[in-house]
Amino acid sequence: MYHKQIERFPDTFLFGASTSSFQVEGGQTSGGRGEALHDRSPKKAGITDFSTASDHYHRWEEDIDLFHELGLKVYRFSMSWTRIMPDGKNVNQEGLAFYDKIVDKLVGYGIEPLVTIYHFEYPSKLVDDFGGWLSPKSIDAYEEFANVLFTHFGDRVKYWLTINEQDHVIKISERLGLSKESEGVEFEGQVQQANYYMCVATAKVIKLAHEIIPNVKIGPAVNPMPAIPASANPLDVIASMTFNELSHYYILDLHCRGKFSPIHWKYMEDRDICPEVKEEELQLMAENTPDFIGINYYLNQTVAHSEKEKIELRGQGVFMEEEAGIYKLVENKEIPQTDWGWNICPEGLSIALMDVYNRYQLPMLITENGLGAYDEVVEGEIHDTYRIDFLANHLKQIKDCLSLGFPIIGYCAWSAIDLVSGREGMDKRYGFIYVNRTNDELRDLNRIKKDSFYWYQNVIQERGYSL
Ligand code: BGP
Repeated sequence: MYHKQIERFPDTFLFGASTSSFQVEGGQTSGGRGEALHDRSPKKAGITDFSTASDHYHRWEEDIDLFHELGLKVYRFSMSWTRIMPDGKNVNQEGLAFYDKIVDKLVGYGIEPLVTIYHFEYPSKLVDDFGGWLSPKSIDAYEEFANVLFTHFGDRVKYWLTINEQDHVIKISERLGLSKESEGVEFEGQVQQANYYMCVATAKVIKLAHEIIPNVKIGPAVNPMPAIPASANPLDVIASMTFNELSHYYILDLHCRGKFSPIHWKYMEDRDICPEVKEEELQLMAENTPDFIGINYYLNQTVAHSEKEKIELRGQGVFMEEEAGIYKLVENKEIPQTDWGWNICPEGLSIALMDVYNRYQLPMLITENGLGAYDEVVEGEIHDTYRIDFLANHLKQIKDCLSLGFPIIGYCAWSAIDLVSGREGMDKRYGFIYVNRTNDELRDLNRIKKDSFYWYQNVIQERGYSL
């Protein structure tokens, strides 16, 4: 479609970048931090060891100076639950003090802090005590944590994200505090119950934020992988629509409408895995909807109809190739992939933004988008043109959507600085700033600005004029 383009992004547009505490901070046993679930899970040697990460816990000052030099208008980060409430119950002043320093430095530079309340980092103690997100007690625990954050930081932090990628918490057993072996028929029901509790918890925390913090903006960060139909066969179109219902709208409908997506409800009924639901909780969700929707976008999927005529209990989590009788993911030769096999489709971001807006009419903020790649240091420099291309192509889609009138308030690239990938380690890099360590060697952890750093700095300065 051809349409007239805006020349520049609006001057209120929040150009930014993101991190999450467990992936960037390190300092695992410093400052009174308690144990989180991921500290406990079995380590893939050198890969999922977050004990030092990018050592941001000790180098936060230097890092924020670099974010300022980059020109960020917003910096998205999470506040570690176990740093602030090591046992999930009692407040650790040292934890609050650490984030005070970060928030104050950001605010001093005029960088808007955007805080994720919960980004995959769950206190183990709460799982030991009552089963974590599998119990309704988790709702109160999460609300209590949010209450501490809002009360302490609400004078300086106006932008909040409730839960990061709920879909990737509930469908990954170890993030719920379960072992891989526990995946099975029963797990399916646990996934749905945990999802429901997290939606209730989200509504309660949105309500609380609106009560405590004047002019607050709060919403979830979801991860749509918008499906494109594998062919012009209408069955593939229905399969791709159904995929979207079961991969992200099933969460957003509860957040934004206080209703179950009909396809999702039927899916659960057929498998006898419906959660226990209370009418007043749905009401609470309907009355406490988000101010904006955070969108994490990396990849999309190509989806075909599944010919199987039966209902199968998957017994395991996310990234299923086929959902019997409903859809199957297929290869798409038109779409290139990253070194880790993730589809690269910038248009998918427009599809997600248009679709989400048309369904909910809420402002949107891109909370993550980036390219995981191997970077090479050549004579002290990193020429990451592949990352620049990736980000430029996605930003062009956003410029297009803004030109069409979609309300997009900001863009946070993943990630501000290299950090430990959730499941792939340090060698899968995303940052504008290189951190000198590898999966196996800690080295000196020095920071080096990549070519993409200077490129993004210019994008921000000229508000996307050359895109
Ligand atoms: C999202 C998470 C991030 C980050 C990112 C990249 O799902 O919110 O925490 O890790 O994905 O994924 P990965 O690290 O697996 O490449």
